Amino acid sequence: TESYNCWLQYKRNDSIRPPAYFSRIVINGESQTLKAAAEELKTGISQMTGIHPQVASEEYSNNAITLCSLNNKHIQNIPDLDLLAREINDEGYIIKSASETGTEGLQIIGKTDTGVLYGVFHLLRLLQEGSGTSDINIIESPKNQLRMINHWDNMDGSIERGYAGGSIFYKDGQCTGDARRIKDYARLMSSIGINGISINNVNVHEVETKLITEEFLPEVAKVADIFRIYGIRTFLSINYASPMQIGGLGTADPLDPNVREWWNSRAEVIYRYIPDFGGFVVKADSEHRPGPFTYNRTHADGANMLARALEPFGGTVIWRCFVYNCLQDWRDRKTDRAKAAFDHFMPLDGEFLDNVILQIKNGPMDFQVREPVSPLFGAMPQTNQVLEFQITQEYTGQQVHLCYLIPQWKEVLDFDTYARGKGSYVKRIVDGSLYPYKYSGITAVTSIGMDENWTGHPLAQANLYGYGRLIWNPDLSEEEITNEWVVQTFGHDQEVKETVKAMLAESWRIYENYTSPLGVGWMVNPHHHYGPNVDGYEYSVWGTYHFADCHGIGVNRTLKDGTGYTSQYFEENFGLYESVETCPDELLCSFTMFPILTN
Ligand code: BDP
Repeated sequence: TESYNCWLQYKRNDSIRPPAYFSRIVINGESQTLKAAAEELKTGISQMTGIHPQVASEEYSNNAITLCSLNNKHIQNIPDLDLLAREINDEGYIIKSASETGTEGLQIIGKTDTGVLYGVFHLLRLLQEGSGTSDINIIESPKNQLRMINHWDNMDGSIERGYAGGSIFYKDGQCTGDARRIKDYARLMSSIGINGISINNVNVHEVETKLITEEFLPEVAKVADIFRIYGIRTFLSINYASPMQIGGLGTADPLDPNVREWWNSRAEVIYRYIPDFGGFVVKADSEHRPGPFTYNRTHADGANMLARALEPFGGTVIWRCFVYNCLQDWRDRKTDRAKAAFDHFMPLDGEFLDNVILQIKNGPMDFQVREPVSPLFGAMPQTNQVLEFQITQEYTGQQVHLCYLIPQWKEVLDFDTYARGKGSYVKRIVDGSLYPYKYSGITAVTSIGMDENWTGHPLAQANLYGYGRLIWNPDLSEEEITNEWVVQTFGHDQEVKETVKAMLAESWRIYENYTSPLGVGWMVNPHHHYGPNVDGYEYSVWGTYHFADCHGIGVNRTLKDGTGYTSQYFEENFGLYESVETCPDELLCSFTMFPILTN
């Protein structure tokens, strides 16, 4: 059970000196979210201190931990509350302890009930870390608006690129209805600030196509009901050809009035079951998935049609940019898969409706152990963008090898695109501060399954935890995140802490060095992507070549005499990558044919 509870173990810790007011939790409101917050706090305090707090529903109480949201009128004794309120966003919170407010007790105040819940998880984290509670004064808001998780779960119970057992949502073509597991999952995700989860694979097969029909919507709604309590909106991946596969229409053309009407009424039905449904995640015209290209329409035509259907209900369309020709001839050194996403989407900037969000993988290829950052970031000022990471370790050791990905993700977030001059970091694009995006944020393909410890190996939990913390606040350092996770997972033993931290810190670079150094990528076995293979992909159609021969190794992507990929970057980075002198060592084979020197 220790590993089942991940970072929410709430181990007994006698060094915590619980103040008297720990024996009372007062909730100022009726919502299920506030109740869940109180329940979590009660569990945490009981397990850690042995005090069993009573939970009371009252307007206000002095000698207690009070949980309430700002729209509640009875908050007292906090000077400058209005001012504070302006400093947090809708999911933010304030935690103030007795000495700060001049009263006995502690207040956790959110702008919304979800903010209160986040505040509770914050307090519990502090207690697990062994911090005192006497002078807490915290004002906190998430930096990113959409903080998502994508599942690649299939309804037969399998998970595409899953390394931790079967799906927690489905089995044998049905929904599992495993409310306990799903609730614990929601707690874990909420504790790290996740607010949106898509619950089925982006490759939507025949049976999952029906998730948006009345056959399965009642079951999906049960999941959404649990998620909602924890501040999480439910999303579904959809099959672009649904109007044909389940709607009985002869086409899925986005400009066909019947197709549009079909999606409009589908949306109505979905929202009847799930009033706060988040929207659709769409993989279209990618790796044999259907899409608007069949009808000579653009991605914008396709996405906008779905966006119009969801718009009246506040839903969004998250359209993936993982689009490339997966039937390339390896001898054709002109077609460069790395260029594909930019070539497809950049010219469409300005054509998408404002409830469409483009979801862009961190690199131009496919979640390799090391890749350059996708040049699409910053290149579309008028199009909402979400960054996609991969927590599940498809190309990074499949949760059998240790590969701590926080350092990789930090490099991506801190990458300067120069889109608007120096300081145009990826993290400032996806947090919506560089361009005034209506929607933006970060998502990731998750690593969890039915295994007792969720992630196949307990150390792989670090990537899941770190992902949530990092996208809540990309300015957190790797060390802060690691420290938090290690203590909450393994406790306070100094030797254990130092050993685990050192293992995590080095693991990504070590993994890179023994699998695919210098940015060469793809040194894996085809299909399952595990284990080393130098030529596994070299003569296949996927566009993933290293071109190693007696002259050298690597793909020449320069403008001068290569594929020209380098020119998709803004000037400063273009210059950097164009020359072998300035190209960072770890990306040499991504940008140049690195010569093998002979005499
Ligand atoms: C690749 C996976 C494949 C996914 C695809 C995607 O190998 O299973 O379907 O990405 O992101 O990494 O759509």
